[in-house]
Parts: sequence; structure tokens; C-alpha cells
Amino acid sequence: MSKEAKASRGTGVVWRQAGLGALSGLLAGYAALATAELVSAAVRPESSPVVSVGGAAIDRTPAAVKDWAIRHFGTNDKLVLQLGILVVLALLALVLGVVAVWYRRIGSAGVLLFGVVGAVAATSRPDSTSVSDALPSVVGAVVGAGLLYWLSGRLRSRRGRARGEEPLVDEGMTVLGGREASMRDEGESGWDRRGFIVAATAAAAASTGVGVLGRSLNGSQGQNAVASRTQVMLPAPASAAAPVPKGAGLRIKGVSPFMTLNQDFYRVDTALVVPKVDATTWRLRIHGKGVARERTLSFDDLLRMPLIERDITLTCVSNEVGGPYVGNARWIGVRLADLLAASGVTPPSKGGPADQLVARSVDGMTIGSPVEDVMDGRDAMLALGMNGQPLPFAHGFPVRMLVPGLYGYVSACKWIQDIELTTFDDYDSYWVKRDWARKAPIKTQSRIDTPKPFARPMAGMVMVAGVAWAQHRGIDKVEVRVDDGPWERATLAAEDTRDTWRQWSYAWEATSGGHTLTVRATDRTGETQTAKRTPTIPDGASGRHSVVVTVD
Ligand SMILES: Nc1nc2c(c(=O)[nH]1)N[C@H]1C(S)=C(S)[C@@H](COP(=O)(O)O)O[C@H]1N2
Ligand SMILES: [Mo]
Repeated sequence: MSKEAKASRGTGVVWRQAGLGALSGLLAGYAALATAELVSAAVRPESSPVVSVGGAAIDRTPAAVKDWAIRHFGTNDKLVLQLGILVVLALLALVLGVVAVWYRRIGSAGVLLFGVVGAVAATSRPDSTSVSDALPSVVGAVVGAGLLYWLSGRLRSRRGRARGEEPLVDEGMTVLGGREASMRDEGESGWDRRGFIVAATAAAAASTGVGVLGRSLNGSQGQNAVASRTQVMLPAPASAAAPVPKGAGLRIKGVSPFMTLNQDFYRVDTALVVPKVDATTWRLRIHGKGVARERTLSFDDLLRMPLIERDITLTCVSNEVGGPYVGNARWIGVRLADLLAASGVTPPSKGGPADQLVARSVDGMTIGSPVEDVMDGRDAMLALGMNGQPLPFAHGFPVRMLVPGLYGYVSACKWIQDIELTTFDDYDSYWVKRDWARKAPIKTQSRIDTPKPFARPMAGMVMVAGVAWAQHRGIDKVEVRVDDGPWERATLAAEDTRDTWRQWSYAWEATSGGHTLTVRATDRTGETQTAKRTPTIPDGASGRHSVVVTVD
């Protein structure tokens, strides 16, 4: 063979070797994740490396990026994050696989290093209570590293050649790594192309089996929780909500329904895996400054208390002007102020030592609300039911907090398990640590639901309609403006309560051409929604919603 031919054959072999190395790396990564999934079923689902690393990533995401992610991916933001993590892992596994062809130990060590990263992420999650959370990452990485070591060993065999078969890897090329001697020491039995394919296929099949088993075990973990939810019978409330006034829901196509169905209710939280809490073992602890009688309550304890039923509109601070993160539901639960008073808590205005109530969830979220607001007579509650159902898991089963008038991140802790009375000076909650405001009453807002942006209605009468909210203050007036024209009063639908949003409509005599419709609301304190645009961070977006349409 000429020098040139040999060299070109050499390059081909290097590429083939690298390709098969990359494949080995992918298989090793796959095996590691599949094993981790199975082990996490034995530990707890949240300890799986992708979930832990994802959770750690969410906690470290700058507010602006989180906001951007919510805006662009909505509730899919977590799916996008998990896919992103998987893509990054796949790329790194690929690289490690190539490295392992020439530096076998380094490749495997790289896989182990990822195990360490996963283990650290898993054990440092706020809801992690045991070092066993490290197990899925560690065991997964050991299996992955072992598999990579084994497969890469087969890419460097010499016996096939002795048998006169074409070696998978040209022996000359193994000198590339300058490790011919150590290779010889490893004394692998012969591996030809078929041998590698059989090994790789077996590894892929075994990993798939292990992964599927892990997935299904993880899925069935929530069964006790699901069973406990099915068994919940919500008692009749001691204090029922008045029926929703007939005129509260306008019959105009395109307007958000007055009551938001549970399945349509927006969801915003940091949980990659929706916590599945078993109501029969769930407990809520109330403790801290000024708590004379510390208490631990079970779900049945709460069910036996007098319940209130209230319509409350919940809004997320991350909602842009005109955005979708607002919903209205009929909630049933225990009046939080009564529960606190029974524990001896008094609000700061009556000399109580605690001005902040910190709610903690089973997944480590912390949400701080002003004790003054919670105890000022409004219907702050520990909600057990939503629109006649036990809370859906995604909305906080078995129990969540709600404080009418405050954005969710300072009031609406889902999967709550602990209430601590403290001060704003002493403690910053999760979002406050990330530069959001300590206190955040919901800003007066209004939204045009119909016509939609860039709609092309016909000239003539066009119904402009939407919703407006100023929870706990109430909406007194909504006005619509066409282009730079005068503000025209919209017709308000009947008010349910001042804690709920209010629908409005305006019959517009539309003339052909392009037009901008703008809306503004005035709340019962007389304050009109400002035109000044502010971003969502630190305490909620302000500004007015506009929709541009072209009338035909
Ligand atoms: N445990 C927990 N509770 C939480 C959150 C969270 O991330 N974790 N997010 C809060 C925020 S920012 C909002 S706006 C509301 C949203 O409640 P929903 O998902 O039921 O609409 O839940 C609040 N409660
Ligand atoms: Mo929120």
C-alpha cells in the first residue's frame, strides 16, 4: 500500500472509530439515565438527575430569563428546559464517547463526573431531606461509565485481525493515542464489527427495559396520592358564596368565561414534576413568632372546620399587559385569619410581632405574605377545593393558600405544608431573593379579549369586550378608546365580588381601515389604570392593553 493510500485509509478509520465512539457515548448516557430513572423510583421521583438539574437550573435562572421563558413557552417552559438538558447531555455523551476511543479511562471518568453533578444537584434541592437523593445519579453514572469502558474497549481489539477478519479499528491508528501498550494489557477478547453491533444493541435494549420499568414505577408512585384525592368529599361550606349574578357573564363570543374551568386555569410554578401529595399523610405545621399555640393539622382536621366558599380571581405577577395568566374560580377552604387567631397570632397593627407569613410547600417553594393583609378581614384562605372539585394536583392538592388582591407569588402557595410567622426583616422568600418585590398587591388591569389582534372585522357594529380586574378593590369603570379618539364608557357586566374580575363590552361603530383599540379600567378607590408601561419585574406590569385591527 502506498503511503498516501495508507494515510487516506487511516483517516477513514479515524472517522469510523470516532463515529462508533460517539455512538458508545450516547448509549452510555442513555443507560445512565435509564438506570437513574429506575433507581429514582426506589428513592423518589424528584431525585432523578434531569429533574434535579432542571430544578437547580430554574432556581438559578435570572428573573428576566424566567420571564422570557414563561412568555415564549408558557406552561411548556419546563418541557423545553428538560429537552434542552437532554440535548446538552447527549452532546456531552457524544464527545465523551469519542474521547473514550483513545483515552478510555478519561471518557468513563467524564461520565462519572456528570454523576457527581447530578448527585450534588439532587441533594441540594430545597425539598431534599436525605443523601439517598444522590443515588440515582451515582448509580446511573457508574453503569454508564462501565458501559462506555466496555464498549470503547471493543473498538480497539486486535484479535479479529488474527482471525483474518477486517478489524473494526485499524491497529495502526490506535497508536494515535500513544497507548498501544496499555491496550494490549487490557487483553480484550476479539471484537469485530458484528461483536460491537451485538453489544451495542444489547446495551440499548437493556437500557430501554430498565428505563421503561423505572418510568412506570415512578408513575405508580403517585397512586396513593391519586387514591387520596379520589376519596375527598368536600363538605358543604358553612359560609357559601352567593350565586354568581346572572349578568356577570356576557354572552359575547371571544370573551373569557366568567368562571375559568380547572383544566383551562393558567399554571405557573417552578415544579418540574407536579408534586403528588397523599392527603392522608399530609400535615400542615403553623409556628413562629407570636404563635402561642403551635399546631400541626391533618387534611381531615381542615375538612372538619367551618369552611368558606368564595369566588377569587388569581393573577400572576409575570402576566404581561394583555397576557393570559389570570383566572377566576370558586374556591372552598378554611379562613386563614381564623386559624391564625386560634393559634394566638395577632396582626402587627394590634401589636403582633410577626409582619410576614411564610408559606412553604412540599417542593421547597417559599412564599411570603403580609400578616396584616391576611388578617384584615379579607377572605384569605387555605383552599381545599376549586370549582367544586378537590384541588387538581397542578393547582396545589391537597391544600393551597389564596389571598384576594395579592399576586400569586406573594400569596398563593400550592402544596403548602408549613406556615411560619416571621418578619420581612428576617426572611426573604424565593422570588424576593430573585429581586421581585417583597409586597405585591395586584395592579388594576384590563384586557381586550375580542376582537383579537390583527382581526379583520366588517365595518359596522363590532363588539369589543374583555375583562378587567382590581382584586379586593373592585372595578368601577372601564373605558375604550379608538385610535386617538375620546375615552368612551364601556358597559360593565354585573359584579360578582370585588375579589373577582369583571367583564365589559363596548359596541363600536367600526369604520373601514386600520384602528387601534385601547382599554383602561378605574378601580373603586377612584384610581385609573396608568398608561405608564413597566415590566413585570419587580411588582407586576403596568400599562394599557391595545389591539390593532383592520376593518374591511
Ligand atoms: N409551591 C408553589 N406554589 C406556587 C408557585 C410555585 O412555583 N410553587 N407559584 C406561585 C405563582 S407565581 C402563582 S402566579 C400561582 C399560580 O397558581 P396556579 O398555577 O394554580 O394558577 O401559584 C403560586 N404558588
Ligand atoms: Mo406568579
